[in-house]
Amino acid sequence: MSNLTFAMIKPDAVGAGKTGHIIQRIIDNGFKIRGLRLLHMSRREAEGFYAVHKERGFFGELVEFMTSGPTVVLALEKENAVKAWRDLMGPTNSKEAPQGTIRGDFGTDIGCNAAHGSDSDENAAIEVAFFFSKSELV
Ligand code: 3AN
Repeated sequence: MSNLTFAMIKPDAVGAGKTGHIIQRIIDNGFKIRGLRLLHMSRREAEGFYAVHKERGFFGELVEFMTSGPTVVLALEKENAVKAWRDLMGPTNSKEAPQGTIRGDFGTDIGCNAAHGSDSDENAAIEVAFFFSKSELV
């Protein structure tokens, strides 16, 4: 089990001024921030990042949304980090996410759901490397 995961605060939550609240929850829940960056994804970056979903019907909408404003990308460390971050985010659809989870408290629906998290250790390593060079990780 790896101790690192990749997290993103999506454009809806950054645009709504929730970045600080979400980072505070990350810290309060015992994650160590190893990398942190604010960026506005290009279409090309978003298409590359979500390449596994390119055959899905919502792909165009997803790329549109992810390039609509700035995002915050993070590399997070904690024991069993992938599961710990997904538990803190809550389920994909914000309409179904309980209060107290990040998606429940800061997201709107299945597309605008405030946050992203890697779904496996393997993808965590790929996603961290997609946005961070070695020298950007502490
Ligand atoms: P998760 O991010 O919880 O692993 P996935 O892998 O099912 O969820 O979805 C990948 C991304 O695609 C998510 N960020 C989600 O917001 C978006 N997404 C999933 N289903 C839809 C949908 N029906 N319409 C719009 N966006 C969607």
